[in-house]
Amino acid sequence: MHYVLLSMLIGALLGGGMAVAQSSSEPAKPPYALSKFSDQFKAADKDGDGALTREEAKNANLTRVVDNFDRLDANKDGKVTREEIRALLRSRVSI
Ligand SMILES: [Ca+2]
Ligand SMILES: [Ca+2]
Repeated sequence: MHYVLLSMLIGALLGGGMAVAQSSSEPAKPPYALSKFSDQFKAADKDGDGALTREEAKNANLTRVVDNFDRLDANKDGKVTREEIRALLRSRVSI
C-alpha cells in the first residue's frame, strides 16, 4: 500500500474536502497530521521552548493553530505545546 504517498497527497489537498480514501462515510482525516505537524511545530518554535505562542504560529503561517489557538491552549498559559495539539488532534481524528 502506498500509504505514505497517499497521506502526503491528502496532506497537500487538505482543506479541499476531497475524500481520497476508500470510505466515503467518514471524513478524510489521515494520521498524516501528527508527523507533519511535528515538523511544522519544530520550524515554528523559534525560541525552542517546546511551545508555540500565537505570534510564533502566526509567523509560521500555521493558520490552523492560530484559528484554533484558544481551543488548543488547554491550560490557558498562552502557549500551545505539542501535547496540546496532539490531544486536540486525537479528539478530532479517530485513529
Ligand atoms: Ca516557542
Ligand atoms: Ca498551553
